[in-house]
Amino acid sequence: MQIKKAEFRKTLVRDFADYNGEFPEIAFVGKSNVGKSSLINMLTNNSKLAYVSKKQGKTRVINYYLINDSFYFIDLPGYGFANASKEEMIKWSSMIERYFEESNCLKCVFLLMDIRRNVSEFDELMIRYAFDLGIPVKVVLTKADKIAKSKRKTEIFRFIRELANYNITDIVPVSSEDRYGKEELLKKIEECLSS
Ligand SMILES: Nc1nc2c(ncn2[C@@H]2O[C@H](COP(=O)(O)OP(=O)(O)O)[C@@H](O)[C@H]2O)c(=O)[nH]1
Ligand SMILES: [Mg+2]
Repeated sequence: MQIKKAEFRKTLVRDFADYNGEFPEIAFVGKSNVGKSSLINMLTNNSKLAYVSKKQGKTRVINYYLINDSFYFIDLPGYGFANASKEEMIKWSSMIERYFEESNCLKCVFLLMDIRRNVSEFDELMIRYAFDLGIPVKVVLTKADKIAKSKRKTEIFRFIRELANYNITDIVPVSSEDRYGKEELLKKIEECLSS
């Protein structure tokens, strides 16, 4: 698949309950700063499409990007700023849970995790929410350029072990810096859209 066209469509804050998607949706979720905006920009060859920040975001919004006039990339709010409480994490996650429940068109959730980190409580919550609703989850390991190419396989196996309870085997390492993994990820997205 090639992405030929990508445009920002809308930001939803609270009212997505009324929103009825007209196109299939592919959602991206992950802790703040994991590289979600960078990944969307890399996939769409548009460095300005999604806002990339050095600081961790605190806004809970959902951004819709229309791709090839035929499906949406959904940028879900990233949880995780310094000293966030458990209560805040739950608030954050429930917005995403509500989106999962209410979207009629959600095909697949891509969960982003930093290849150098461990699976977090937030990541597990996301997986459980999606699984409870029968939504497939695929994992994207971000910032692969931060570790040697020869060590990436080892990290993939570590994530497979950490995720053993969930039986997730679709794990793609990527780097938005050097575009590593781009084609493989686009292929996964295409599979989701045609399933
Ligand atoms: N080295 C490296 N840095 C990255 C990569 N992706 C994102 N970053 C950096 O990580 C920070 C957060 O990125 P951003 O895309 O805004 O993360 P988001 O909060 O998940 O949307 C920024 O400073 C990015 O430049 C990557 O693949 N490799
Ligand atoms: Mg972002």
